[in-house]
Amino acid sequence: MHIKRFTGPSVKDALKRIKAEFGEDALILSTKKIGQGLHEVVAAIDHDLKGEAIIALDTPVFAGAPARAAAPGEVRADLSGKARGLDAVKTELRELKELKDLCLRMLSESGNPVSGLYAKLSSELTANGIDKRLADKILLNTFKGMGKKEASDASFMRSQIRGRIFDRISVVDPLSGKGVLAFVGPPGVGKTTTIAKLAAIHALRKKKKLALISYDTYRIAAAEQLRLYGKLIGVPTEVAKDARELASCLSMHRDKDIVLIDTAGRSVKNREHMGELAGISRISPHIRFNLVLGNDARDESLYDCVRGYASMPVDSISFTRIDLSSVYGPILNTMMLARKPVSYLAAGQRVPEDLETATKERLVNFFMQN
Ligand SMILES: Nc1nc2c(ncn2[C@@H]2O[C@H](COP(=O)(O)OP(=O)(O)OP(=O)(O)O)[C@@H](O)[C@H]2O)c(=O)[nH]1
Ligand SMILES: [Mg+2]
Repeated sequence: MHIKRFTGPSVKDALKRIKAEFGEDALILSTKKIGQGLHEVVAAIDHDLKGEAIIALDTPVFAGAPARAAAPGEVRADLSGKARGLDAVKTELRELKELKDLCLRMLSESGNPVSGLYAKLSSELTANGIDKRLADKILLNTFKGMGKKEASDASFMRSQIRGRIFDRISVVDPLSGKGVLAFVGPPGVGKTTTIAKLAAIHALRKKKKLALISYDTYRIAAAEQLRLYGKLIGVPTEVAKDARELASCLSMHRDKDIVLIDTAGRSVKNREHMGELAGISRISPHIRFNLVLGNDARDESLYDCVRGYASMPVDSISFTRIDLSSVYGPILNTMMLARKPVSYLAAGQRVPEDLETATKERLVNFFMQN
């Protein structure tokens, strides 16, 4: 392997020189700013591996992954140094992105089994709704460090990717023991139906003592919807119009194994409603919150919900309307942004049949379908 340092006024410039000298098969080892307007890129050419450059980015696939020491083959930007102004960082990031795009292009256009498999897996993940940047991070981090033989073995790489995703997602069943769980989320997403499903499962199948509370301060019909479900299932249902009433309902049902609180769907753009909702968390520290989101929503609106509900102590997410979409990527994209475990998955209107408790195996099957 022949290694050489290239310098230039920008990373892009240095890359052009690398491409001219080493061709498309260059392996980028590192990149850093070495002075005002001067960048250094270390590149290598491996004549044995010609056409099979495997490039890895240092960016962790999932937020929260611990920082590691640089490994050979990694692209790493040195953001330390004296000029640490925001502009310098932005420039560095832009150049890093250009570098990453170039690396990805080199990887997918080099016409060898590794790049062919990479491109195939990449389009598979993105066709399933997984964010392109997330898909690239997952793939780059999985391909990195693999030998030529493994990196061109489709079934081996698939299992590696599944394993990588499996290790980084989390699930929880907030009703596995006793507790009070409030369901929050955008309007019409399926909160009340999810509560009805859970109430039927826990009261009828698991024989637990339950109570339902409707905390919808402005819709009579919403309380009636929950009351009807409560009656059908045979569990007491209360209506609380304000925080004081909610506190007294909770006190009245403190003997119950499980209390489920239904809330009105709130648009994250309505600050007044969001403030009112956040007030629930002050009533009792024992109330846990489940954010209900629809898998058929656009990524941006899911992200808005995650950010909007970040002011509340949400500790798990449920996904509904899974039956209405043929892609599952939004679940992974949202999980990665929210960094919260998934609890329930709803795929239809039937109570309680169309609800399951999330498992990591089930989720990985959603994300990588074969
Ligand atoms: N296809 C499908 N429909 C669902 C699912 N979950 C709920 N629904 C339907 O979606 C509609 C709205 O459900 P609700 O449970 O009332 O929704 P909500 O979040 O409580 O609505 P608001 O209280 O108005 O915010 C109903 O017709 C449900 O039957 C699901 O997983 N799949
Ligand atoms: Mg409702």
